[in-house]
Amino acid sequence: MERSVVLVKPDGLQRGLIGEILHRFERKGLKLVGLKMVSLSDVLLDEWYIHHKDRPFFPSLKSYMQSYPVIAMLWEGLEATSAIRKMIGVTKSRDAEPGTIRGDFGMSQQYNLIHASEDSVNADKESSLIFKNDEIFMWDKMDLSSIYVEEERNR
Ligand code: FUP
Repeated sequence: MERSVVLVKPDGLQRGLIGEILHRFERKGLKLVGLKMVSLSDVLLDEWYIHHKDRPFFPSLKSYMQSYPVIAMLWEGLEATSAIRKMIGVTKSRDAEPGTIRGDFGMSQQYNLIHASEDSVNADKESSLIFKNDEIFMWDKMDLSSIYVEEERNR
């Protein structure tokens, strides 16, 4: 199984979308293994968005991400990173497909409600930046046998 970090960004918090977003991932069949509210530090954001550090929008992106706390979630599932990326939609919300989170609730490129790890390598990096070991929970999700066939469950 793979893990993916999701952040409900400051605009998602302000717009009261935490429950809606969490509910979508729960209904999908993903397993929640970490959840917290956190204010993102300068140091964390420099590392988080290192690939954007020379882009003109970087200062504005950082200040937006620090404007209010975010809700950080760690979700687990088979090929979870790609499944979640599909559910959030493309970066520019007004271009995002209806049915995706950005497509259903957003219009902006920067205020796009949600972040999700790009791939499993990135997810491991982001998970270690946000969650301490004792903030990640191993628990038996009792309906996994209805969500996956046995072969998938063991991957
Ligand atoms: P995504 O993976 O969809 O979250 O998007 P990116 O990693 O490409 O970008 C990270 C964040 O930078 C986006 F969520 C919004 C912001 N951004 C801008 O503000 N302007 C841009 O031109 C591109 C990205």
